[in-house]
Amino acid sequence: MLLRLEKYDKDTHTKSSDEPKEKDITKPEEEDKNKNVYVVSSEFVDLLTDATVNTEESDSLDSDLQEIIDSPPAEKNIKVKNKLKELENVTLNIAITGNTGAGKSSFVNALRGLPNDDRNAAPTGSVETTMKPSMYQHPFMPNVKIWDLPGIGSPKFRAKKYLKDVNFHTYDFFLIVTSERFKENDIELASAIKKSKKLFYFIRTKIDNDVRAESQKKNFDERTLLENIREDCKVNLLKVGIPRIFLVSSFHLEKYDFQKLVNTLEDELPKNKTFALIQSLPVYSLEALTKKKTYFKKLIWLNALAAGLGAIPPIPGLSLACDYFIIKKFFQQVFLGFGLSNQALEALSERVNKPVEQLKAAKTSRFKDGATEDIVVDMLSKPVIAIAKTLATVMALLPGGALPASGTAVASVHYLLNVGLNEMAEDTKCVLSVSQLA
Ligand SMILES: Nc1nc2c(ncn2[C@@H]2O[C@H](COP(=O)(O)OP(=O)(O)OP(=O)(O)O)[C@@H](O)[C@H]2O)c(=O)[nH]1
Ligand SMILES: [Mg+2]
Repeated sequence: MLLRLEKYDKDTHTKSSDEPKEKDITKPEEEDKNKNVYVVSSEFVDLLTDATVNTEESDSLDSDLQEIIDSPPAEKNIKVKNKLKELENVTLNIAITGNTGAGKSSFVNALRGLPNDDRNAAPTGSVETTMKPSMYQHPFMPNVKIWDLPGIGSPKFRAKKYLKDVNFHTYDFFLIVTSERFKENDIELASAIKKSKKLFYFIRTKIDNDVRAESQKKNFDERTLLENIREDCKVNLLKVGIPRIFLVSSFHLEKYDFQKLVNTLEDELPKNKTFALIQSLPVYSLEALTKKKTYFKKLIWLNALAAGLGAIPPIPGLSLACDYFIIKKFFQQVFLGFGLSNQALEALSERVNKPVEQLKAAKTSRFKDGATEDIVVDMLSKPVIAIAKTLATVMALLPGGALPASGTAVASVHYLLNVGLNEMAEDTKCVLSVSQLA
């Protein structure tokens, strides 16, 4: 098998060009011979070094990857597919509880990226409090469920009974919501949750209201105000250990402590659950986008192995023998996860008060109308360019001397998945910019 690494100048290649890249530097008569030639440009080295760095972080996914690598060749394919399935099937049940009118339903909607007046949103405002848990499924991740629990306002409230009634085993963690100081019932509930060894966090909502009201005053300082609210909330909560309080506005997740809450959950939830959480959250800031992208990058090796390892017969016209449904599925996951669908942009348009057409027009990549099969087939029909580092990693993953045929497919798919992820991340940045969230 022919494997040659070459360096060429960045100026001879533009990443967004739709032209087959190698054609720029390859004589036509060499085309056939060069099917497996890998060309290295400094631009790709930067792009993919960055991509590979993230796959080298030590986390549970990487240990899963190690297990796949260490397994006998015949088992690798099935192991990698099982791992992907396992990640897809992870369930996450989030419980939102707190007093009547505290902002529970609005927070449920915010977590689902929906404005309160969306037809699929949880009812908010002066509607009657629900007396039993209402489940809201995530718009595109059916295994992620957010539960709007009944209020805990009644004087006859008994935390133990409440937890039993709402079936507390169901939930991965509780968010106890208030728009004022935390009250006796909140504390009693937190103590009972703690005894049942479940995670819980205190959420002080409607912070935008506090900021707006106080900003009229002379000498207003937002940081001091937020610190005062935090300290004020803590006073009542010391009974349940060191309280974790997050100040949020359901209408502005990009502000205040929402990102801190996500970072804390990331540290405390099991890895697979964190994966589901991060993928399911709306993209509300550049920081949120970066985090999401990092998580998708972690999935790239698994998807590249799954797409490249299978014994797929070469498809006429395509330069690669690989399972392109896996590539399409990954791109669709990213497209939805980055909030690039019409449905997500319509919800965003309501939230940020910008015409939806402006948000749609911010997308300029080939993925702007969705991650279609045509795009994947088009990507696969052009000579694929991988880089030395990726190939070296594949050789380490699939030992046995020369790079096996499936190895070139894995490396190439790895490269294409990164390209698609980066293009969609750029679109998302532009959408955030038009939304004035970046
Ligand atoms: N400004 C502001 N208003 C909010 C926020 N969260 C909720 N609200 C408003 O507070 C009111 C009550 O919010 P809901 O989300 O319905 O509260 P709830 O806890 O679900 O209420 P019940 O179901 O009746 O117990 C609504 O008018 C919301 O628009 C917020 O973060 N900021
Ligand atoms: Mg409600």
